[in-house]
Amino acid sequence: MRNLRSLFLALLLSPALLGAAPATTLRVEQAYSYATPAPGITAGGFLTIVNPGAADRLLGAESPAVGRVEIHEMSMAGGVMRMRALTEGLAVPAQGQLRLAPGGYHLMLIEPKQALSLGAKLPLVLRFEKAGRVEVELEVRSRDADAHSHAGH
Ligand SMILES: [Cu+2]
Repeated sequence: MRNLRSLFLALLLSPALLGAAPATTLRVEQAYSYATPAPGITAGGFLTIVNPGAADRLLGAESPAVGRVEIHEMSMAGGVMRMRALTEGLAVPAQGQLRLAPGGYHLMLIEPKQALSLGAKLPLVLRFEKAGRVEVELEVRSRDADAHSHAGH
């Protein structure tokens, strides 16, 4: 009887039966990059991952518009700006946010096939350990117009 009761509860709590997606799906906000004057110029990619659910991990990203995408960390060490590739990815905290922004964590868009032109939308797929593939678009902004811009790239 006890097993039957568990099964009944499981069915009752199943999202499919509730008729709505659970509010645990992560979403991406403020996804952007900066315009570049020519193809092949590496650019930074920035975005905020909002995660209402359990902890996850950003493993990597790819885009048909660029040769390859890396996850980088930028930091100051002895007055020198340094960047390193995070090959293990980045933790996305449960019920929290992961922010990729100028001066800190960012995506490195290596070998863009075309110049990133102002106002263009760059397709990007983020790969998460649990959430799987999440498609986003990076809006190409003007670096001059962004007061928070870092001259790092
Ligand atoms: Cu970088």
